[in-house]
Amino acid sequence: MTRDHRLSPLSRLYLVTDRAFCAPRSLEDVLDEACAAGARMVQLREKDLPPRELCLLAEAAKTVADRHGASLFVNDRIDIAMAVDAAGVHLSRKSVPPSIARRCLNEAQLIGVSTHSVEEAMLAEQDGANFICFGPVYDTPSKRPYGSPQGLRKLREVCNCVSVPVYAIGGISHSQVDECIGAGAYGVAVISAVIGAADVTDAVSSFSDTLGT
Ligand code: 3NM
Repeated sequence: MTRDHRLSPLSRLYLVTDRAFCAPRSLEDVLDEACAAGARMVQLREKDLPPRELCLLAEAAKTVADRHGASLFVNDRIDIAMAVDAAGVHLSRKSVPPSIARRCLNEAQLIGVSTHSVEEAMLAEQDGANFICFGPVYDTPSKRPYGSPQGLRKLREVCNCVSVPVYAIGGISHSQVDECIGAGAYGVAVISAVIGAADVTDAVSSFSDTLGT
């Protein structure tokens, strides 16, 4: 199936936030460094924040992203994505379905969806996802309660079953990028390997070098 992927706001490195990883630095400061180093696509994923704080952080993140020509995606909150004129929204299986989220967004705004099986990936694509994440490909502490990692074989299967770009997520460091791309992923989505890195600039550069961006 051919679809207009509208790839321009997409980058092969999808940086996902978790401000717990950057304390005592502020998320804004870490994002500024990551974007200055070449990160071009950021998802604000701060699930514990109430709407007011999240909205203010989204405003700040949008200012940082704009300064560096990066795209900002907001996890789950379509209203906040719209309010800050984000590049799009990133939805989970508990979020508003992509086809309904689409009614709120403008033509240029993209919908990313987190998926965890071939079925979910295919459904997300059918329902209008512009790109998906699939994971966790490798072991990562936050996903241990949900079972074993999916591995590269499942990643390859998902990549073969959908035509939208697939980001591998979960426990990815720059040394695993080649095998994820080899399995058919368009790019990689990471939290700790960049947000929690001792040297954020160096971490982004390592991913960019490997991803050729
Ligand atoms: N979603 P790290 S794995 C937020 O499988 C998230 O959908 C996943 O963090 C999924 O790069 C994951 O530090 C954690 O492993 C990604």
